Amino acid sequence: MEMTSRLPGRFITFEGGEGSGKSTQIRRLAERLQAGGRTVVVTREPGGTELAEAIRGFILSGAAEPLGPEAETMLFAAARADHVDRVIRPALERGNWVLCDRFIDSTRAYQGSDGVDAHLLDSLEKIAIGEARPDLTLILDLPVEIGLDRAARRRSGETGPADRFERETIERHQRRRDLFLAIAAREPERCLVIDANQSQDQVADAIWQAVLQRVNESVN
Ligand code: T5A
Repeated sequence: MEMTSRLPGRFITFEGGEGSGKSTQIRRLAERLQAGGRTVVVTREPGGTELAEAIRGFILSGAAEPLGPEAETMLFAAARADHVDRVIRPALERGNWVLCDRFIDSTRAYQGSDGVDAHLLDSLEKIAIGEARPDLTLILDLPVEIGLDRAARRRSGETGPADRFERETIERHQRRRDLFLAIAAREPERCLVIDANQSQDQVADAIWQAVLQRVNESVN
């Protein structure tokens, strides 16, 4: 299969709604790749650099919400540009595997569902990522109520309240799920929908099969 990234590394992004199991599955895939001798960089958005983590805190606290969805979109893009420049592109240039928890499709689904103009989303995406396009995007799909329930259960074992996006209505989350599925249908060469409403082992197996089949290198 033809690589979309022109850089020597491999770039896999994980997308999906709240509590869909992205962090869990990224850890598992990273372990499996590392066991096969690959150098893996695990990172997340918003975040991944000092500056982008500061922007993450500002957005997820809800402090940026009064600025409106366009300004929030620009903040996500600024965080992404720094993350790509300092972490993702250098790792891909070194030939590493980069596994990223959320990337461009989260902006398309979340800020898209907030009514931000598609042309603005496209322009900011191009500026922020340049050539650093994912080789494979795994969209972890499950009913929104189940994902929110998982996120709430996980949070009860940690500190802190629901963040700015978790607090939103079921309808808003459903709209995002629909947008993720629409992206996958529009870009089947890059995206694959994974049924996340299965056991962690079953999801991990589906992801491993996808990596074997879709990423152009033997990873056994
Ligand atoms: N955002 C982000 C935007 O609006 N625009 C953007 O451009 C970007 C990049 C980020 C927020 O920012 C928004 C989207 C988000 O709202 P976040 O804290 O990173 O915030 O939120 P999430 O990415 O949604 O992270 P979560 O931790 O909530 O979800 P994960 O990582 O998908 O799920 P995970 O692995 O932590 O699992 C959640 C719980 O479920 C269990 C786990 O053990 C854990 O307790 N679990 C399962 N339980 C049963 N069966 C399975 N198969 C399970 N897999 C995991």
